[in-house]
Amino acid sequence: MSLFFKRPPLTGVDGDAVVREARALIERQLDAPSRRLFLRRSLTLGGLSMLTGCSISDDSHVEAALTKVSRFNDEVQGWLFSPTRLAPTYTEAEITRPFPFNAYYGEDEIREVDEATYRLEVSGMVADKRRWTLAELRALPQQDQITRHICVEGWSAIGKWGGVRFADFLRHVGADLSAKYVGFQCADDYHTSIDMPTALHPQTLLALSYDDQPLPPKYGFPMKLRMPTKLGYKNPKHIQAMYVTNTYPGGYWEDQGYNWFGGS
Ligand SMILES: Nc1nc2c(c(=O)[nH]1)N[C@H]1C(S)=C(S)[C@@H](COP(=O)(O)O)O[C@H]1N2
Ligand SMILES: [Mo]
Repeated sequence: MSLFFKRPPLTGVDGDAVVREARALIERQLDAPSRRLFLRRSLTLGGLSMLTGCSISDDSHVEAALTKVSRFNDEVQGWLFSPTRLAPTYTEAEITRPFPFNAYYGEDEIREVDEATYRLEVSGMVADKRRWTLAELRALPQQDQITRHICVEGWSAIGKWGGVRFADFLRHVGADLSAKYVGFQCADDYHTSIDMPTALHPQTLLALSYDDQPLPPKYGFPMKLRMPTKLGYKNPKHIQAMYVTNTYPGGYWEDQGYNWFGGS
């Protein structure tokens, strides 16, 4: 029996279109066909309004409901996320060359960060708030990965990143690992944030190198957070500061409607 059997009265809204859009929103973010099928069968307009607690009677209500579906998806994705399941890895021969550049601006505006004066700031719910030089970060144990980067703009590419396992770094600075979020502020004014389980995932890397060379400016010098379990926009380049917090930090694209969890 469907949980959602009651269809609310509608005025001036294309109910089927709304449900289609909500389904698309959900499907884009859930990869397993069985889960999609479940949602396809169970999601109706009545269901959507019950799910979100929004009456869906005009466009502003539709907007509010879809925003809530996106937030609801954050929870579902967080709940489905496996802290141990690994993203696929690839061979050197499979690396995409040249690896694409992307940012909210063009290649002629790539930020140059000065290594000599650079310090990584760490704040919020951490015991050790000292600033880090690049040399100090390079002195920590390093590892690398060859993984696929997926951008919502419709491209994906395989690249090789090396650096410090982020879980090790968080433990090193005495981060409160029960906190909800880690937020990132970048040198180019970009910002984003991630959930703690993803921060602790074994493939989440504070990446200092690309293709065995220091991370070049276009790929986010002096460092980026590399997460093969998340879409491109969740992977901040040019990280200047990070903070551990229980207050939802949002992000550059997330604040404009991109799904916050952004799993890939
Ligand atoms: N600081 C910063 N980080 C960013 C972005 C940005 O504009 N500024 N764009 C994001 C997006 S949408 C993508 S697809 C990737 C692109 O990374 P790449 O240039 O290494 O391919 O960076 C992400 N991280
Ligand atoms: Mo992207």
